Amino acid sequence: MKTLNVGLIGGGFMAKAHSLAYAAMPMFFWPAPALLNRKAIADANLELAQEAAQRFGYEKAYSDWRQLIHDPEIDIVDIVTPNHLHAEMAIEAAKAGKHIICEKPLARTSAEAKAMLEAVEAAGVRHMVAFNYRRTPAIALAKKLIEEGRIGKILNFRGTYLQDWSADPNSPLSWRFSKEIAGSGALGDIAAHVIDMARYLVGEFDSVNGLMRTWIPERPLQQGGLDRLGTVKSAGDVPKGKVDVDDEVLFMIKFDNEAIGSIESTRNAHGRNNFITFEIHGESGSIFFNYERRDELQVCFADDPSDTKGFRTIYTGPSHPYGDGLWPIPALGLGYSETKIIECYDFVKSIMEGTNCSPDFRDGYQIAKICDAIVESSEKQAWVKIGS
Ligand code: NAI
Ligand code: SOE
Repeated sequence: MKTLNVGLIGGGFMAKAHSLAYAAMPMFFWPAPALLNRKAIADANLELAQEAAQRFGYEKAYSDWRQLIHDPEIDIVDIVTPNHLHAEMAIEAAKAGKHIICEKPLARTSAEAKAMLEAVEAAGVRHMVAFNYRRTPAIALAKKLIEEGRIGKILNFRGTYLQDWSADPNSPLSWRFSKEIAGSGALGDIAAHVIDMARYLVGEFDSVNGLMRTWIPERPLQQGGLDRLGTVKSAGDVPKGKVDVDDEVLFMIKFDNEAIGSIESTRNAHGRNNFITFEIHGESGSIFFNYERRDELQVCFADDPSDTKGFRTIYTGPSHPYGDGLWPIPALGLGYSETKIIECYDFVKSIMEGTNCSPDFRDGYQIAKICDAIVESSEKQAWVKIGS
């Protein structure tokens, strides 16, 4: 069985999730498409890189991500840094002939995403953008039911991604509140995941009409250390910095296939944690999903007998997508890690089989164009067509 060497850049939250997936993927999916060796990790300085190498199980530590990319032993470059670094790193990795997985959002703008797409296509390497939630088995099951025509022609997609880690004004100024670093706020950070689901399940967007708001215009400056997503609050009279991205976004969608839809996202919704939901209405049925109950898919079919018609709950398990590799009994409980393990499996399978990844940088670019159009539409207060 072939072994691929991974070089991962960035030692934070996603380093944990991706490194766990590299270690665990063959334990779930066996025979694995290839084994993965955690070869090298890079972080912003040597101390951080060495600590991350020890913690996440990498052989080498680099303080310069360029050295990692040009390390001849590396087959896969995994980019899990803040968003402003994605483009430069991915373009360099493509030129070095490495396969690339890059965290979402692919880039801060569609112009950056386009340059990344051109680089990977010119290099002929495999490329994936890490919209892992679509790999939740219940969402893959929704896709299967839609493709089988079980809910008929789709009329409406109604999605949300709501969190509350930044609802408190004392929640510090994470890099996620800087346009220069993140590109946008709730839009690129979390709504982008639901845009990915909507494209995956319903189809391509024709146009959007959006509203964006920044509710908390300044926040306490972060006091060193890793970004803790509001779990560590600043106390007392701490200097503040400006927030220049959206706290909240909502938009309507017209799809190419005549379906309509809407998506709402905020990181300021008290009581909502990772509230990713969608309800899809078709001419002959409906589907409802809530990530906070991710083992479940609720379905209602129009031809159910009228005296028992209503939503019923399917618990995903061995007979559903990815069921062969996961746990042997439905509802044992899937977690965030499993979405990353499945993502890793699909990525490595594409590399070994020489097939396109999904979602790839072309999808990441399309989502970046949709995000740009939502910003433009919010500014103009008008429908904006997605650029071709
Ligand atoms: P984080 O802030 O926890 O970690 C970022 C890491 O990058 C830190 O270790 C930092 O020191 C390192 N870094 C910064 N500058 C660097 C440089 N020049 N060279 C090397 N390393 C550098 O960030 P987190 O939460 O891990 O986010 C990373 C990416 O993953 C972002 O694009 C984010 O949007 C995405 N993300 C995706 C999630 C998903 O569910 N798919 C979940 C969380 C984040
Ligand atoms: C913070 O909103 C965050 O970590 C996002 O960056 C991720 O994409 C999301 O999956 C979890 O929340």
